[in-house]
Amino acid sequence: MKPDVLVFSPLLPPYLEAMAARYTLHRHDLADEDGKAAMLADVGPRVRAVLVSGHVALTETIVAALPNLEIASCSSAGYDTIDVNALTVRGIPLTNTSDALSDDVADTAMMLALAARRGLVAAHRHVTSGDWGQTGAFPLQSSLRAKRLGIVGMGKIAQAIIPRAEASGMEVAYFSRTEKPGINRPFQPDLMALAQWADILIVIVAGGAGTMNLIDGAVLRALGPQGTLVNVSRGSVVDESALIAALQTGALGHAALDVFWNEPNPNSVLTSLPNVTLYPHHASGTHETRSAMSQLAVDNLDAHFAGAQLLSRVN
Ligand code: 8YV
Repeated sequence: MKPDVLVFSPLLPPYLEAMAARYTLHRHDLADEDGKAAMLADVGPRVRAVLVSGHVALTETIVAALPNLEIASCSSAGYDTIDVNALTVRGIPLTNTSDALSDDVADTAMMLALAARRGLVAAHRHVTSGDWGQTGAFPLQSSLRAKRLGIVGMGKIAQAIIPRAEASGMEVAYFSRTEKPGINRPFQPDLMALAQWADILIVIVAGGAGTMNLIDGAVLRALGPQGTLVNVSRGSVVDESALIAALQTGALGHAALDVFWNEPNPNSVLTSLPNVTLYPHHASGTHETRSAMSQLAVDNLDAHFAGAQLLSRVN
């Protein structure tokens, strides 16, 4: 009997097509609201697995409607929209895909840091507008070399950022709830102190209630007029109105952002500021990484139904 899988968040089409040979897929993601409720009532009792992501809610109510659920496979790194406790209390494993996307997200964090410090967006405009010919050379920018990088969060992606930053000649220290064994870089338990010390702050913590507005006005002011904020975590981690105010007044030098409140329609006041560099929540947006994320999501399901060790359990 092919296990019944409820799809809340799709994988890349070839991976779903391949799954259909081994699983009975129910496309909750394609149904309208009435259809979703009917599908949950109809197939819920026989669902053994769900395909989810950190962009679709898996609530306690939905989990309760799946009495035979055995595994939840999340195709993203973040799972802040998933009620992890509702799964854990029933011993249901949740897996994610940090291992598949860490390199590309770390590259994106460094790309945003470099683009911000070297003024890539304004420089591009300096050329395309003809200003280069009319007004002369683009103003001198700031090198990454010998700059201080503060990393907020020390999960798999943050650990992929460290060697990239050090290869660019940066000094690294980090803030996290607890000091992480084996990181062997200065641990700063005081976020304000890290922001005061840093030239660049890269934010890569999990989203959700626990980190909402973690980067507030005080942290932004501590980073300062020459400072650069890079956010590759979730928009909710940064107090956006404080960010806009700090950028408008110059209390913060520059913000380079892959994530925003209200995606995909971020605040136009923020996006029209001169001292921002923006990316459309695409840090993992490469063919290679999205394929690897889909593959890892499938591999966790296959491992479960083969009675083998899961590859990337998070609870
Ligand atoms: C998205 C991400 O999943 O993995 C995460 O947590 O935020 C991203 O990789 C991706 O952008 C798909 O929407």
